[in-house]
Amino acid sequence: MTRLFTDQISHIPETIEEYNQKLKDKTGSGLVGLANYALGTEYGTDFFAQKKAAVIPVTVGKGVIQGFSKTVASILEFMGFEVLITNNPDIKGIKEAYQKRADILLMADDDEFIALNLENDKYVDNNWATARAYVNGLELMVGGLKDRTVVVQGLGPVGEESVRALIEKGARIKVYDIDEQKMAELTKEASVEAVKNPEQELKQDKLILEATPVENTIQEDYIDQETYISAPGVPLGVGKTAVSSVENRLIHDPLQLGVSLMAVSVL
Ligand code: 2YJ
Repeated sequence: MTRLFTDQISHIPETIEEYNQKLKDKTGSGLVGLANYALGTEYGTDFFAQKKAAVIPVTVGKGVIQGFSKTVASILEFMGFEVLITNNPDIKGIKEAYQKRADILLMADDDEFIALNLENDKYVDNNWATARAYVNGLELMVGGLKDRTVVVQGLGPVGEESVRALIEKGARIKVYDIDEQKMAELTKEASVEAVKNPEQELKQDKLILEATPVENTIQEDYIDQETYISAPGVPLGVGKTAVSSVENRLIHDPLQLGVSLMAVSVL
């Protein structure tokens, strides 16, 4: 998992309304709608308002990322949750959240980002949630994934979970990763095929799930009006000049979709 930087997330609290509107324009659903769609639930703001979510800063490993807790909190607040960021980090923060009767706890170190519901024992991992958010977002953008071919580029934890989510949707999947072993494991599934040059595939297969942690994996030459890109990978793999050609058919963010789906899935 890529560690986020302050500069990648600091704009989120101020731009979340605008972000949500753009997501609606592309998929027909905002953050809450998309999470409900992915999970088959029908929660709304009134229900979220009855739940207290605590974001706990975590200092282990490389430490606190300036603005990370605030950003996660802003996404939950936007959804309608009552939110607190604990004054204390780490275990003391967990104790504080418990004492303040939080229903849901969210916390991340350098490798793991989880949400726990203290009321009902539910737990979710950010990789699982992010993959479901981006696969369902792609499905909403294109109006169905059954028997469609999707190229999945990057088989880290989110890419691999995305393949699983796409299998559940009945899609045909072409996978690419620099690690051939990772591809070999997934091609044991009947609907998964390994490819050598994912960008080349885009000439014929127009749907892509971009889950690499590198820039410039997709260039303008391979993009046309039928290209749809769902891109959980940070930083965005679509080259800077290519973005304008696909902007209305591209979903990408560093945290919003993953966090909103995490919160709904532990309810
Ligand atoms: O509490 C803090 O401020 C830090 N311990 C947060 C660490 C954040 N974790 C990461 O950046 C993860 N490696 C990636 C988050 C997953 C986004 N898809």
